[in-house]
Amino acid sequence: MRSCHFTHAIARRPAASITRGLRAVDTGTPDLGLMQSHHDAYCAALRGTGATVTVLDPLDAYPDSVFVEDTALCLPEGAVIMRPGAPSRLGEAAEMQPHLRALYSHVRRIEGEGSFIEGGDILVTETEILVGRSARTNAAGIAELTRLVADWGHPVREVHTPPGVLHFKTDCSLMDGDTILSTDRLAASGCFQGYQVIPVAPGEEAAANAIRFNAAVLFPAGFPRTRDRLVEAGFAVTEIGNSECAKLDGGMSCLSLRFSPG
Ligand code: CIR
Repeated sequence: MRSCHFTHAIARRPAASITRGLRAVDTGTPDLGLMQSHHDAYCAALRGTGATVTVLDPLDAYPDSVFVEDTALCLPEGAVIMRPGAPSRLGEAAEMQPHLRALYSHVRRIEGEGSFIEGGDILVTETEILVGRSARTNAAGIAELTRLVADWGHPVREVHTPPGVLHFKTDCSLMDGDTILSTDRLAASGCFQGYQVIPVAPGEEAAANAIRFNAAVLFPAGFPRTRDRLVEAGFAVTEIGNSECAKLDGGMSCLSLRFSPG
């Protein structure tokens, strides 16, 4: 299952400027020390599956740069550098480019002036790439991505991120080749026909952003009913503290790029 098994991950340590990170609703200032300890646990859990995990230095100029997922799409055949729709995050993509060039033979870029797309809106399954149109990802960005990955054999399907939800993957995660953990509000759009859906427990919508990484599912702490559903379904769940990233609308997927360069 190439959509769940990876040899590498890249993460970036949170910067002191994280206190100025973007957020839809202000629920308090993130604590850098606590976020760093959650981040350490996250990277250790990735490493514990046998993967090589590169942890980049903090980038103080970009308060949201700990959320590396938004900077690139990593596929077995190559990587595509994104164009984030948040103006304060646009420069983060260029910062990631040399690190991916060091590992991949093929690196392409979303370049159109009017094209915007963030990795958090992209779900790669075993058979297709779903991209949610959102406040950060527009039709031009999706069209450009579709062209860039066509000769690598990846069909792209445009879907919709629910209104008021930051990213498509804020509300869903791939658990195995054809199983998706999702909120009801996203699954109700019908975008997961043909997949098995495990719904998050009512009131635990923030549990929908998890990652399947090799044998492990990294899952945000504090959502016991959804955790139990995953355990009952046979997944090996590792809980990771996410209280500080959650203040900035971030979760498990946002904190890494996960890939096996071909
Ligand atoms: C932002 O608003 O861009 C950040 N505060 C959170 C980004 C989360 N990234 C993700 O879901 N992939």
